[in-house]
Amino acid sequence: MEQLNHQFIANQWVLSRGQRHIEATNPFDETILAVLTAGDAADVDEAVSAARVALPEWRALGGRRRGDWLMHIADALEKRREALMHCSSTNNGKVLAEAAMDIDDAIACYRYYANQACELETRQGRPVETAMPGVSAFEYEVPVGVAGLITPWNFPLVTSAWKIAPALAAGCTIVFKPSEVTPLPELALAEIALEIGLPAGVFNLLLGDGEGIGAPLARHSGIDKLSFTGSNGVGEAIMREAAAGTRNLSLELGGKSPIVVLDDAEPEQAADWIMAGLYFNAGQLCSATSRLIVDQQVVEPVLKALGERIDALSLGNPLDPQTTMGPLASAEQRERVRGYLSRARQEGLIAVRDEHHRKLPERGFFVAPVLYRDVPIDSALWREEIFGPVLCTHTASSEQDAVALANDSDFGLAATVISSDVDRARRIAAELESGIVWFNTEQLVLPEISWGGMKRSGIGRELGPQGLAAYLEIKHVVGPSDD
Ligand code: TXE
Repeated sequence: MEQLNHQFIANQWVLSRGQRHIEATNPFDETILAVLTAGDAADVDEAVSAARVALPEWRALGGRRRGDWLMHIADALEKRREALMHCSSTNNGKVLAEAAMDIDDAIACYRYYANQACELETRQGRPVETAMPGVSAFEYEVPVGVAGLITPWNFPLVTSAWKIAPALAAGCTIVFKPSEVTPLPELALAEIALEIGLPAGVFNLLLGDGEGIGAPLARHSGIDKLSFTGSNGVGEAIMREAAAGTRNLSLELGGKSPIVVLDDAEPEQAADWIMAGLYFNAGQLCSATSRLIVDQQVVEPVLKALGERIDALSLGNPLDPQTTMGPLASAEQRERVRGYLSRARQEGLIAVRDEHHRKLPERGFFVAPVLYRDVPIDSALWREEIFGPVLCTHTASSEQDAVALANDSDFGLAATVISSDVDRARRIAAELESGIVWFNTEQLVLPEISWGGMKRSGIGRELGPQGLAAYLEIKHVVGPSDD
């Protein structure tokens, strides 16, 4: 068992000032992988000071050279690919193949923003045409300043890459807090900073929980930009802190995303996409398409095909290549999901597969994959984010009915449309109130395209050029022209 007593500040491992201890667990066998000495507000102060000291030089370095550093980070991650897959799978419980996808997505994200950083440099001082004679105007994109980044446990290395890469590309310096549930994969970033010789203070990593590190970071006056991914409750608390200092904020919060299966969908193919949209990562994804809205004409064959696929899932050791679904990431998350399952029982929901349909491994934070049909649209299971392998189905009587059901949600992160008619799928996609819509595919994430939610799913966008803009301020310079 590892003892993690240090914080990574200004390229030094300094003893944590906090007194409390937090255990990082292997959710498959429930062994303790590491004990962290959780940091506190004094660690936050020191890390923010280090980031502030490093800011002027990092900002002045220019996009091209910052892009080189990002390429070095991507290369160093690639060198550690196997070890990180193993670490992420062991600390989070995700199956190895999914851990591999995560690492590859993270590497692609660092490379994408390396190139964006170079392009950013070419745009500096761009002349702007104005209608007024005798005036010259120029536009610059400058870093917001010191960024405080807070991430959850469901995609370690990925959610952090979506923040760290654009922040560094923009010229921000960073104080980063990974989730206390899965802190181990992200430690590699500190090792990499030392290995490649990243200037001290540009990247600082603090280990601890929301109370010790998250909240003091969110309220710190030395933080100019806050970016958070996690639950709505915490997101709203962070928004209040940001409001107190009129500080720049991005939020990626929960979802209850629909998947609409139209009457012309091919049931077997639809079932494959439905599985990929919900049972991937044991349903612990913000963009999980957890509300299945299926046309009454195809509901029976689709549910039959889904039942067969659920039965074929193999739950077990995530490091075993035969395993297709691992445990949930923590005992706490398992309890949260079990709470929804007991509500479903009380409310008399009809299960196509209930939580007792299979024997679970004796140890580990496992929950059986569950499928409900005819779920009332006013039930908690239909309306709230469960964040586990629980799929709720409702039948639609028409295309319009399906769209209305899909849009009847407080959230608006993702949505999927399945149809054998591409034009029809795209027409429906245009009507859906969500930041991400897939048609005839699922959970496809590309670094070039923006990611983020409408309604209560968040504020702002990550990935794509907008992901970089989240860490930039626009500045214009205007004066008399020479001629
Ligand atoms: O998230 P939290 P939890 C949803 C999902 C899940 C639920 C709870 O429904 O069941 O949230 O998960 C830090 N100030 N999502 O409790 O608490 C915390 O240390 C500042 C959706 O794990 O939001 C961690 O680093 N920071 C989601 C991060 O916030 C605070 C992903 C997320 O933890 C803080 C995860 C505070 N007061 C959960 N309190 C998604 N959208 O992907 C905690 N933190």
